Amino acid sequence: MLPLTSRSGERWRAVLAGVLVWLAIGAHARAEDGHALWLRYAEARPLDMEDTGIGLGEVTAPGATPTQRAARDELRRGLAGLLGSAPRFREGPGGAGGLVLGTPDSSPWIAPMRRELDGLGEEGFLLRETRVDGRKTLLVAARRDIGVLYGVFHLLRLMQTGVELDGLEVREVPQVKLRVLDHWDNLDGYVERGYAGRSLWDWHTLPDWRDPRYTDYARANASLGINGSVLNNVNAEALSLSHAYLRKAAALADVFRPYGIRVYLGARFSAPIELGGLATADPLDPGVQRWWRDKADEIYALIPDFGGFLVKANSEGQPGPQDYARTHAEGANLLADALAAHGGVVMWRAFVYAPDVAEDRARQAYDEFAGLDGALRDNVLVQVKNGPIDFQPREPFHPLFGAMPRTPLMMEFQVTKEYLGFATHLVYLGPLYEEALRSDTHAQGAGSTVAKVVDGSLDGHALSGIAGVANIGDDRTWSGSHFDQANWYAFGRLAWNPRQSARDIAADWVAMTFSPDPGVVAPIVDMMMGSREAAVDYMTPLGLHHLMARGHHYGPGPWVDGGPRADWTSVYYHRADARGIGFDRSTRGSDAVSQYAPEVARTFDDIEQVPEALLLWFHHVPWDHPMRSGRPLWDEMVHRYTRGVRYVDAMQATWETLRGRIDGPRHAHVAAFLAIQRAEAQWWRDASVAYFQSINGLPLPAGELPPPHPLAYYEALQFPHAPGDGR
Ligand code: BDP
Repeated sequence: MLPLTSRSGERWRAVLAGVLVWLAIGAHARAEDGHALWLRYAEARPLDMEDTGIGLGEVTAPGATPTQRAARDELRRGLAGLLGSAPRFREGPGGAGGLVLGTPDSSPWIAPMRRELDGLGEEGFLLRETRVDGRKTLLVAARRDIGVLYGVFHLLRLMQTGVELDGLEVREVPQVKLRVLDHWDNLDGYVERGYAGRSLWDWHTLPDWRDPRYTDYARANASLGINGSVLNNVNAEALSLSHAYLRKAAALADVFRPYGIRVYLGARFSAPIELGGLATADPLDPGVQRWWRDKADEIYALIPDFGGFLVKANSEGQPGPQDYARTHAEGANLLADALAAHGGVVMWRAFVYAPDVAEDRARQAYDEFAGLDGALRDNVLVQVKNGPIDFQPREPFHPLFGAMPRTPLMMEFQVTKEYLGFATHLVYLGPLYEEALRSDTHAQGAGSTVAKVVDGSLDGHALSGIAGVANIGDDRTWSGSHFDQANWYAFGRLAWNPRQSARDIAADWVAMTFSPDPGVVAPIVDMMMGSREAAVDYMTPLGLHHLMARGHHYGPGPWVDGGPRADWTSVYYHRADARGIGFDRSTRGSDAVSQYAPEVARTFDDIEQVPEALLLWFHHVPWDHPMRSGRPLWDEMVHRYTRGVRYVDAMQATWETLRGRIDGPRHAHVAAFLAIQRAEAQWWRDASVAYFQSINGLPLPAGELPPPHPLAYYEALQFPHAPGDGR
């Protein structure tokens, strides 16, 4: 090769530099920060819409109501991005072909379909390719405007993920009625268990300033079909029910309304005392009853479609009906009666445990609630966490599912990763949600899945609900990391239809968020799908639980002992001693197994049959217990800790292969977070191994590296400013 000297060399060097810049721009096509979520409408697989012959650039859509305008706006945004030019909107029914949106009332093109659309309910929709006057036409039809908006989002998703539109026929009806995000946001902007900055709600400037982000929040939720938002923390301040704060909530409700989202509020049970100046909050006191009725009237005057209240009562220090020797049913019914005339609901949480530490905290919600079946008003849902303890990396399904057939049970998932590494660990929660929903309660024989309890089909409830504790804050990524957006996304999709597959949902999310290129989608989906199991492995393998550090829950703390309550310690849960480890919840122990239907109880009770993934949840097991792998329990535990760390290595390697195929800023951000996760997974593994080894005195299996520090080092680590701590 000729040396590049002289003037021609200069020129070549300039050309080369230009090419490199061009390549760099090409590779990092758009500098992205994740703020657009899965609604980027950017990187379509070359969509040759001309080929389909639909002419998507021509849109006939009504624009009279706010929801109709929201549908148009979304289409404008989406099609401009995906097709390269904004569509042309036609007001009236002149002409045919292209895209036709509407309801029987809003569109003469859709009016003849009235009978057919009746079967779609209030929120369902239909996408259909058909011919009108000989021209190919794509219909987005529904009974109500909101269904049309959902249909538009669905269509845009199909386009973003590269689905063939030719011959399209889609009917979608949400399987669950209330699909709600619970924000644990305090009025001062702090988010309990929040790892994505401060609250999105700027209570100080509300109701006058309506930040455009509120609209984007509503768009993102509507794209998934989420139709409710509890604005404030379950550890609620009475102040959120004051007139001034109700006006602020009303402003948010106004912004959300066109997107089909109702607002709800966390209600503090003692509000009649704190706000109303009453001497009591006793649910049987007529003055208290009047106060709640008046409060409901006041709320509905400001927010005519207010959804209702979410209540945490007599749990972790919150006031409740038991303060007056009344039951949870009496408490819930008090609020339900106040809301009933307005069509509101009460979501009464079953996350309760007695102030005096019980033999087994896992039993308590069931013990308190199962007997209340049938005692609750029709507009009460009991909101139950997916497992009996508290959003652990893995729990068996909550025994209340299937045990209260006369009561709608609302699923409560945690989207924010309080117990799963906060925002820096890449842990896709789709598989956790899927596992819980597919669990078989056997309440009415085999196939009585948790999903069927939750969607109301098992017991014939019209009222049904799923809630997710939100992971949203004012961080540019909304969720604190790029991959945590996938958990918001998966929650919403599963709330719409709890039978969908976590893998399919992940594939859609990746295609929309990063690229529809199969060479990008496949490796990322694979990496996501194993990520939850990896976190279980490096944190709490084989059914271990509640072993994180005290208070903030950041990092390992299997040694946590003492303090105000035994059931806030780790030793209460793992019960490790020289002979073995695990919580005996079998019929020989706390007998929590008997809260499940007999078929399930038998399996969990039998150390030979219980799934190994739940072994130490239900049994106290000798360290040398032979596992299915052939290893003794202790060796298996260490093997799994290490396997979890190795999985993070593999995610890092996969991510590295995607350099250049993902825009630079997001690639770098994820890579940096994976490095944090790698270090913290190792920390979890080492600290856990050091601790349990100090108890059992056993050697490490061959080939396993000893922790680099003595146990005292791990025990001494302090993180006074770890984010999200309850307060
Ligand atoms: C626990 C959280 C705590 C919540 C509580 C709840 O640590 O901050 O207040 O759940 O759900 O997981 O009420």
